[in-house]
Amino acid sequence: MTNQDLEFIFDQFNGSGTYLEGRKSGAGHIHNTYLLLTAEKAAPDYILQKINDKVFPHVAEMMTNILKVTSHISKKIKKQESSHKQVLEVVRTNSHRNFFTDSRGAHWRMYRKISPGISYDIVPDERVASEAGKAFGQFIVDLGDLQAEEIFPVIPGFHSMEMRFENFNKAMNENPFNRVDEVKEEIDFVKDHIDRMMIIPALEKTGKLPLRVTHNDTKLNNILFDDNDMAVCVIDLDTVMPGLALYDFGDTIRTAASTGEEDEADLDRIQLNIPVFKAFSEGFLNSTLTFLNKYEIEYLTLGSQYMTFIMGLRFLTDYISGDVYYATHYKKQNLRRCRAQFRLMQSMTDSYDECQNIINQLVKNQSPS
Ligand code: ADP
Ligand code: GN1
Ligand code: MG
Repeated sequence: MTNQDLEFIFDQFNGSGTYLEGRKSGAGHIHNTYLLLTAEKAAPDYILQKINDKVFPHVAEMMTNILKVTSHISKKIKKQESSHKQVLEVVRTNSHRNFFTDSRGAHWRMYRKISPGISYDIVPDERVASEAGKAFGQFIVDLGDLQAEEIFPVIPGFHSMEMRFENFNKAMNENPFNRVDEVKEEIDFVKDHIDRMMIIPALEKTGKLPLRVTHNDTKLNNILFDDNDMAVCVIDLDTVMPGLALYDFGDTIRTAASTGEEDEADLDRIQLNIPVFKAFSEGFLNSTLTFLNKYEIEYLTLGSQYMTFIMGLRFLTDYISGDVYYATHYKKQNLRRCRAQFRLMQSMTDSYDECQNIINQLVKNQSPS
């Protein structure tokens, strides 16, 4: 995208200020994100995204979801019923639509940039982890009174283990790039752990784990922080859908409480970071303890394994399928991502009792006496 292209798209939106320059930004695996700077000091800067409509084909419904969620949270902030400081602000187009479709059929949306809007791919310390826990916990609580039926299921079965396992088996059988032989160990890992993972969907079916409106993509970098490392805003609301609270708990543990990066090659560097697990859990329970039921709390630890496993399974499926879903920046990145998830999952299994003790202790400390 040239500056001229970006300026043209910026001008389709009803933002304030004059376009100065745009640059690629963000570390997401799905959309193309650009930071657009405006010339005037008083005018805000903007975040422009080209929506990946292969992953999100129902763009209008997705944008309607985002507006429902942001206006719901915004009302709560105004009534001082939410500890969130800010909410994502969608900029309308000149014709008052919430996204713009260009002449090639690509869809674009623009958000007001939250400043300074610091996001972390790696957790710098436990305070940030605890803040992240509070923010993602508060997000579930804030949406607690939004009816699940009001939200369009943008990616049906997004965290369904049954569906992801079925997709994996299909990819394995089709084996389009003859990669199956190379990933025998990972396939064995899946077979060894899949039954235990099915405990979660079984509990969902009995109603013990209730469907709520959840974020479903709670990577640490989907929270923006201020200069004092206070959480300011939860972003990346594309996947807000009916889901389980433990999905949101689990995905931050996967991304924040690992001692390695998502695609770390040296597996010996990957372990569950227990102090970060504890700090995040403390913040999360601080927001949610009186809101979640006892099963939801009991299964938080298994939830972190569930999310780590399902991501490993999805990366493996994408590798076998020829890297068609996630953006990759080098050969075999999906395989490396998969291996890193499975190693982390192993470490989580080894520390399961320790994590459960931490959660139980936090519940005891935080329960009203
Ligand atoms: P993806 O789905 O590709 O992860 P995100 O919506 O998370 O896309 O955006 C990618 C990155 O862009 C974020 O991690 C964040 O750094 C930045 N970003 C997104 N929205 C905003 C915003 N409103 N203000 C400031 N930064 C933002
Ligand atoms: C994708 O958009 P991004 O990069 O935050 C993916 C998530 C995965 C994540 C793995 C719509 O998230 O489900 O957890 O990559 N989003 C979608 O890093 O598939
Ligand atoms: Mg993101």
